Formats: sequence, structure tokens, C-alpha cells
Amino acid sequence: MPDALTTNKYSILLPTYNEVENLPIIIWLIVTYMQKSGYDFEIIVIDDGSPDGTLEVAQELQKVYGTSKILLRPREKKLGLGTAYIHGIKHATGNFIIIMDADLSHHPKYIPEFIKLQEAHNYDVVTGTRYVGDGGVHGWDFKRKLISRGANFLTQLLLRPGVSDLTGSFRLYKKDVLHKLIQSCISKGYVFQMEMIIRARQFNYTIGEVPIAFVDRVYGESKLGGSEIIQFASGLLYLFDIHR
Ligand SMILES: Nc1nc2c(ncn2[C@@H]2O[C@H](COP(=O)(O)OP(=O)(O)OP(=O)(O)O)[C@@H](O)[C@H]2O)c(=O)[nH]1
Ligand SMILES: [Mg+2]
Repeated sequence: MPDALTTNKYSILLPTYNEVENLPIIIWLIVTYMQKSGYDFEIIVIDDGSPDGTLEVAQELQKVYGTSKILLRPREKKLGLGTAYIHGIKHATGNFIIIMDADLSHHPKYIPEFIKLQEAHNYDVVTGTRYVGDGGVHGWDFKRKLISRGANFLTQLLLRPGVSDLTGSFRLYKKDVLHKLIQSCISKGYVFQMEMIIRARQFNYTIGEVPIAFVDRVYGESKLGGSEIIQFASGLLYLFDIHR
């Protein structure tokens, strides 16, 4: 057994924009769960010039946990999530990449589960899902649940991707797989996460799923609004088009 304990390394990408309250907690949780399970890891924080001082807090955390565990790869200004991932991958020394939000919506306790499932089947991608088994969403109002469910239902209907949660962003990838997927994706925002899975299917990558409980952010601002819904609808049509 466990090969992963000796040879694999997991680079955890944390894109941040105004996560000053969340960052210390998420990093503490990641370190706790990763050390407990014995996997080799590094955390790469990609902060896009947050005005709330996230980067300064990240620098303090780096002093606590060490420069080999916490890598800081900041950018000058808010340039979006897609390019934040690309930027992070460039600096990743692991052969696996884990992508997660820094706002505590994605609990680090699931990371070892992702890794174990990946090892068991040699999956190219493992994705968290809110829509099967013990998965679920907490803290969302009815409108947001309806939008998320509706978006997912429509997508399942049109694209039949064989994966139950397309808009989630808590995932584990083989590094070369993620690299190829990001380069082939052109969507932005929520649609980006969906396109990643649709493309993964096109390339015949194997995908595993782990049920996760998703918790809405407590600190910081949420920004789902009408423009996201329109963006989603047009993105879905685009994916439907490339899918045929
Ligand atoms: N580096 C970087 N990180 C970003 C950017 N936009 C968002 N993030 C981070 O990406 C993660 C996901 O963004 P969220 O704002 O939580 O998006 P969401 O979950 O769809 O929406 P809410 O949680 O409701 O606000 C969080 O860790 C953010 O701090 C960006 O432009 N650059
Ligand atoms: Mg969030």
C-alpha cells in the first residue's frame, strides 16, 4: 500500500479575493487534515490584490507554517479565477492539483477522501458533488437553491455528462490533465467549471465523485445575481453546441 504516502504530492490552490477572515481558518483546517492523513502537500495562495489585507495575513501564516507548506503567488489586481488557476499551476510542484474555494464553503476534511478515491481507481479527476449521497447545500436561500438545482437539471438534460454536480469547483486533478483542460476551456465564471467537466468527457478522462456538504460563506460578500444567470444560460447554450 500506499504509494501516495511516498511518491505523490498534492498542490492545493487557494485563489483569494477579500478572504481575510477565512484564510487563517481554511489553512489551519487543510494543514490539520493533511498532516493527519500523512499526504505530502503544499498550499498555493493566489491573491489578486485584495483591498482587505488578505495577502498580509497570508504572509503571517507563511511565517507560522513555513515557506515549503505555504507558497504565495499574488497578482497585482483582480484578474479572475480561470487565470488564477493557471498562474497557480505554473508554480505547483505536486503531481496532483486540488482546487477549492477559500471561503469555507469547501471543507478540507474531504480532501483525504478525494485522494483515496483517486488512488483506488486511478481517476484523472475527482469532483465533489452536492447532489448525491450525503452531499448537500447549507445556508442558501430558496432562490439560490432553485437556481443551482435548475441550472444543474438543465445541464444534465442537455449535456448528459454522467457527473452529478457540474458547477461545483472543489476538485482534484492529475496535473497534466488539469493543464490540458484549462487550455481547452474558454468559458468564464460558473460555466468554466461546467466546461471543464464536459471537456474532460470529450477527452475520455475518468471522473470520480465524492459527496460533499457545501456550506455558504459566513464572512465576506456573495455576488450571485441576475447577470450570473444570464451568463449561465448563454454558457449552457455554448456547451450544448460544442457537445454535439
Ligand atoms: N485570485 C482570485 N480569487 C478569486 C477571484 N474571484 C473569486 N476568487 C476566490 O475564488 C473563490 C470562489 O469565489 P466566491 O466569491 O466564493 O464565489 P462563489 O462561491 O460563486 O460565490 P459566493 O461564495 O456566494 O461569494 C474564493 O476563494 C474567492 O476568494 C479572482 O478574481 N481572483
Ligand atoms: Mg463561495
